[in-house]
Amino acid sequence: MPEDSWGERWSLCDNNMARKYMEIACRKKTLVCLAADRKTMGGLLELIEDVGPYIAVLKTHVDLIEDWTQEGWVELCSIAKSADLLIFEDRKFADIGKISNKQMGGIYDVQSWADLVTAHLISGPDIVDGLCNAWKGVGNEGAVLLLAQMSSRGNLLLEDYTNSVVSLGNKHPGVVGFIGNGSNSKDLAVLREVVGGGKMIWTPGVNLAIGEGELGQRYGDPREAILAGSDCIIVGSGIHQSDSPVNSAMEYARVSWDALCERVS
Ligand code: 5BU
Repeated sequence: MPEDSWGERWSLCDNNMARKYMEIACRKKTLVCLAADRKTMGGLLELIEDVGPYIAVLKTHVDLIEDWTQEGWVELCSIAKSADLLIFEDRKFADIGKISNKQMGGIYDVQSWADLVTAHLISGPDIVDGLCNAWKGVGNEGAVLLLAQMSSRGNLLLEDYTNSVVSLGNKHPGVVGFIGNGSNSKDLAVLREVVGGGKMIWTPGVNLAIGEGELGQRYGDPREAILAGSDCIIVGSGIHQSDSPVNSAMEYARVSWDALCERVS
């Protein structure tokens, strides 16, 4: 039962998308969101087929795919749905509300297939309404993850900014939660304190091989991130660049699920 596995997160976090995520995580025993940063549709499809059973969420950057076609994408999303995955476009919207609203359409038409998107709150809180209205406009339901922290070296999301994002985001029903810095469990524990129990924290910057990544990326330990209050580990190269994506995905799933059991026990 999700309420037993998730403890207070289940009872305090009643956002529909959060509940869907927590249910999938329980069905598959994984808190892994795969950052599927492959450049071709074929590469992406192969990943979904290989590691779909061991992940709960498929995170995309739709604009980095070189051979993207609309028909191909519709098919890919339907395969992802059949694999019991939420689809999360990590678009990091940042413009004013009315433009972000329009950017949910356009060629990629994110509003028609993404369950979740990321946004900065730099332009003010109306961006969340712009994004939520876009989903509503096409009869869909979705939720926003606000960037409260980032994993990259030297980023400008400092404590005061983080706290303002949390205080505005905590009040908005369209906000399912926040992105936190998975590479630093101390910062993450502080973020969890500020957020309280009622919203999710999802964390990129985790890898079983901790340390520096490419071009300023930093990595922390997935178990520590979850014990510090992360509800979902976002793993990219740790899975898709490993010699065996399947074995790695299974390992991240095991570590993440065990960490949740340890946290909630
Ligand atoms: P990696 O290969 O595990 O480093 O991939 C990390 C993914 O998470 C990648 O898709 C980034 O766009 C995403 N990410 C991140 O790394 N750090 C952040 O602060 C945010 C997103 Br927000």
